[in-house]
Amino acid sequence: VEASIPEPQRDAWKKHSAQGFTTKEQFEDETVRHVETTLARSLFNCDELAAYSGASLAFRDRLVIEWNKTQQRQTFADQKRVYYLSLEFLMGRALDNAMLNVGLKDVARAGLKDLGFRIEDVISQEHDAALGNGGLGRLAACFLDSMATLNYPAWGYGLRYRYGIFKQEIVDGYQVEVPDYWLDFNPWEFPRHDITVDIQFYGHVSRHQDEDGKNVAVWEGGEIVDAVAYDVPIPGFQTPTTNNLRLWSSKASKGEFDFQKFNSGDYEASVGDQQRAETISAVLYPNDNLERGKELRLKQQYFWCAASLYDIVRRFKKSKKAWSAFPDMVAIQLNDTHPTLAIVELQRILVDLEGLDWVEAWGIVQNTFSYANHTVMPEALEKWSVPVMQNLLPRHLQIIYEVNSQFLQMVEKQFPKDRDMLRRVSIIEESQPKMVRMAYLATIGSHKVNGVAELHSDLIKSTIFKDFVEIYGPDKFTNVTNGITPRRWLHQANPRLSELIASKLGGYEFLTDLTKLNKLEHFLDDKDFKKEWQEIKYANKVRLAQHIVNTTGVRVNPKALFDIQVKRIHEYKRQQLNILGVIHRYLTIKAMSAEERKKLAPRVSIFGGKAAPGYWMAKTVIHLVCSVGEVVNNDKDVGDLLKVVYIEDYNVSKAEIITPASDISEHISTAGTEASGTSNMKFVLNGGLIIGTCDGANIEITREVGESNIFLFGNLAEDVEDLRHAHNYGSFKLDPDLAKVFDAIKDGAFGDANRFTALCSSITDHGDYYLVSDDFNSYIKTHALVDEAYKDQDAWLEKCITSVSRMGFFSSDRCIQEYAEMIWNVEPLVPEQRNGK
Ligand code: CR1
Repeated sequence: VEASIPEPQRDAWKKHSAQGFTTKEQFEDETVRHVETTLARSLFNCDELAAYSGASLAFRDRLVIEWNKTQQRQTFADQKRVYYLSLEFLMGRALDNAMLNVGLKDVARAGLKDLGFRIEDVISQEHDAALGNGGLGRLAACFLDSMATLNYPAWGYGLRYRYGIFKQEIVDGYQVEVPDYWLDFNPWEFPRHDITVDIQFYGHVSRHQDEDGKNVAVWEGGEIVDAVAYDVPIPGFQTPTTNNLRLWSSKASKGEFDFQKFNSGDYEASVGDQQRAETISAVLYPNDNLERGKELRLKQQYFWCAASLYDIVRRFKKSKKAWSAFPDMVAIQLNDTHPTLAIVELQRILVDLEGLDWVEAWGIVQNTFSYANHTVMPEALEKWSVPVMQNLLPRHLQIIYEVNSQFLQMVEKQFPKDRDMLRRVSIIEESQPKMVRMAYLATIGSHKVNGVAELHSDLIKSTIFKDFVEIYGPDKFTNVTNGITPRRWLHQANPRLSELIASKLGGYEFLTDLTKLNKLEHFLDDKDFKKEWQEIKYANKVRLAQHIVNTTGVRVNPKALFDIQVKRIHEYKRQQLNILGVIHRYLTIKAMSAEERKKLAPRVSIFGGKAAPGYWMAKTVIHLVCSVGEVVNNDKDVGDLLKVVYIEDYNVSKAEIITPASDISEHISTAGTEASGTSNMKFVLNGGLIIGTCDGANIEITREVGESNIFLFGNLAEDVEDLRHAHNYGSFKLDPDLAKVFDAIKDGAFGDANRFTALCSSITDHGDYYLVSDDFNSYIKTHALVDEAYKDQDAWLEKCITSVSRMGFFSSDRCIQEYAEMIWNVEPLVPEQRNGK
């Protein structure tokens, strides 16, 4: 308040208030000004990177102007806000998205052309913001886009990692990891050195009497690290609403920085402290669906939760409302269990710092939080060792024990004498060492828990949270099927298709109401439309083929069927099934006569995705794909009938090139393991069909597009357990076609067989946990159906267009509306539209 400009001077202020450009002339002014003054370059010294920087700064100015107004509007409206806590935000590039969302891409294209640049070259200078591993982080990014587009007063909170997900290089057919230092020049963030929060670690808890004679816990000692805010503006599409993504960066605290050491000449030691503090936000853990229980990870989690909660509570306190109103003003969404400590931190703030009574505080906490579960894979469920937590967060562990004790008393009343129930649902697992089960803590501390696709939401109720359904009743558990933003994943990634659709539907309304796509079915007999659709797909395949030859040297025929699997490498996602199927195809081609070969549809099998650096089996799969490619791509018998390529360093910007170029894509996880999947939605929305198992969102995609427009195969989730059990009790029979594939590998057809022994024997000798053999026959038969179907190009095209027209459900706008209405209870804050929109 003290910082606001006095009333008499405000007119002068308003007169000079920044406007941001709207015309081409103004865009050029702003871009050149930034190149010359912000970057200190000139027309004799302006390369594409400088042009990118200048254009980005011009757009950033625009965003930040709307960002400021949005913040003011939200403060003024004094209504409930939603806070989305996620350890990952996989944003990708920002410039193209900003241009499209504010509706000035054409202006920028023309302006850049005047200044001597092609817009595509400028856009491609940007380094991806890759602060995530895979689906969970990209979902958070799609949600930010939808929340802003739908005008929700929403904030994202995350960590500003100095190193995002590593860059993958493929060297001699092996993955090599290179650090991703992405902050060299990042015009999209605003450092807020004035917004700094002290975060405490270690120390001990003592008890004191306060003025009223109440016994209070005081957390003392230990060390302090500073959290500094960096803000990233998130523009909505066709709306002035520009929300905030606040990322915290760690820094040695001014109070802590050891001036003693510094003054006594031990400069190195004092700098060492500084570096140790900065380590907290230094690096994103590169595991997808795997938790390793490292102390630094727990430090990251607390650092980020505590800083975010401090910020949220401070904002609430400005409203001067009673604490009981907190859940009416604040909804906090936990993206998986990573931010579960926020529950404990809020209870600590309310009880220890604000003096609320325990029960009242806990009621506020439960009404504030909601938790989305993203996996049932046991190795991904977070558990923290009690001794580690005791040391790092002594007061939080006490609070967890107290929460647990009250919870267990409640359960005991409900299920008297059921000792086993108490053991099963306790937040503390009685193992050696004891462990804190974060998914249980998140469930107990939230008013709603959701899964991310129907099957997954059913599965969590019958497996990991079965007892909790009995305790709380089924209404606490719900489903919100994932979605994707059509702005990035159609309009931005596939501009020609977006334009064609708009020309048929009479405008771009489908981008904010994706169900409007259903009108496309009226054009199934429109020859020109279909021809243009096909040409666009072909052009997208040519673009990908160009990328493939540039990066791998392999020349692929864009007329061939493009069969794509891009996602993190994981045994449950079964890239091994795919490559073993490819080998089967290769062996089949080799055994064919020249006549038979003529009838076969040429294929390009495209793989991409990173393996966690410590995930040896996943790295072996990459190596097998590359080794098969080496042989197949150089086999004269095969020619264009089959090519196998590995696209290096799959990330968001590559996905924007890859997704529009598929004929078929693979979503082939063992049934019951993939919570949802979201690339399945992206591929179908871009006019590709999919081959998949009855898993995750594939099931709902099938329901929407119709069974005849998808290639489903494999065992069902309900049969998986029995099959695994049978394997373990001696009834495992290797599929005969798969046996031939293994024989070829063992004969050295793809190089030294020893490198693949463990991969093969995980299937043949160690229980085939992911049912590769059980599903193999069904998989290759279904691929034969794909070949057949592709021969009838007209029918194929009709399937694609029909599918696209039925994808409306999978917009992340629909998800956000469901979260807002069913879980958060927040209302949009619709601004007065400006610029005639
Ligand atoms: C799931 O594996 C899902 C995303 C987003 C992943 C994937 O199927 O689409 O979440 N889960 O909901 C995950 O990363 C830690 O769990």
